[in-house]
Amino acid sequence: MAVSGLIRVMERAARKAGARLRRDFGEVEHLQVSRKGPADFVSKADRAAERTLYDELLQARPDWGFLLEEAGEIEGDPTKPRWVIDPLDGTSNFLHGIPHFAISIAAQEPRLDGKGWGDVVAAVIYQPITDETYWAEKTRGAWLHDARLRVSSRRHLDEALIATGIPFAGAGDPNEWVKIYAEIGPKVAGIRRFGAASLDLAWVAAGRFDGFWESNLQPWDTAAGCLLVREAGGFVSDWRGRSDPICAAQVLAGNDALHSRLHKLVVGALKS
Ligand code: 2AM
Ligand code: CA
Ligand code: CA
Ligand code: CA
Repeated sequence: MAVSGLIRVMERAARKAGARLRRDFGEVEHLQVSRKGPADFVSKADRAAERTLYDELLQARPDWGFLLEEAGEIEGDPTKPRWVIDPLDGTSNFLHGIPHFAISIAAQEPRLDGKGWGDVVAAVIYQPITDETYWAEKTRGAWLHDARLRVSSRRHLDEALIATGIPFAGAGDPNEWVKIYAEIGPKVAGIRRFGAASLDLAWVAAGRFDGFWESNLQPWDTAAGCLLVREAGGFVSDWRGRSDPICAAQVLAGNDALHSRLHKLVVGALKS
């Protein structure tokens, strides 16, 4: 599959910002770490990577808007797509010297009726330390470099390795996660909590994880990863089974069989 110009632009920006993150990794004493909320850290590395992505993508597509984790929304031509960007997903890992973090970039189209945002049409998730680029385009599949990705084919919960994110301080209802875990945890082969939602979704697309759930995420955490999972033949929905382009508030992902099994467990967990 020939890589499109759009993916090339996204990958070039991600590699440039990723090189910057590799230089900053391990230099935590120079990174001016501050808090945005109770457990929400940001550093010079997040901001510098975001600035690099902004500059590169603005130059490539001057009339597109942005939704950036750190700088917020920057309007562009409303008839054009916007970039949805997490410049450093897994900040806590990064600041602790744990090499599990990524850059997540999605291109999201405006809705045809002009009211809000519609489908994600292109996604790049770049892991600077492993130099892996996961990418997807709507209807053209999900890829790791030039290898096509497929979600796993495991159909039974007792064989499934499921990723999750545990709610951070100050976000949502902590009991909700406990209830869902109590239903799912004992029935599956294993649970993983690695701390970078974009990579959790990319790894579901790659068939490494069989499923994933987390709530209270933001569009920049999930926009690229949701397209990857769907283009790899998987399903992404909220707790009620509804799918929107991003499903950030509640994300439940997996292949068809496990998505529906996990969905039943989540519904059961929250009924009691
Ligand atoms: P971040 O590193 O970009 O902030 C892990 O559960 C996921 O939740 C990560 O993708 C992480 O993204 C996000 N996250 C972690 N702590 C957070 C917080 N306090 N507020 C908002 N998002 C957070
Ligand atoms: Ca953050
Ligand atoms: Ca994030
Ligand atoms: Ca981030």
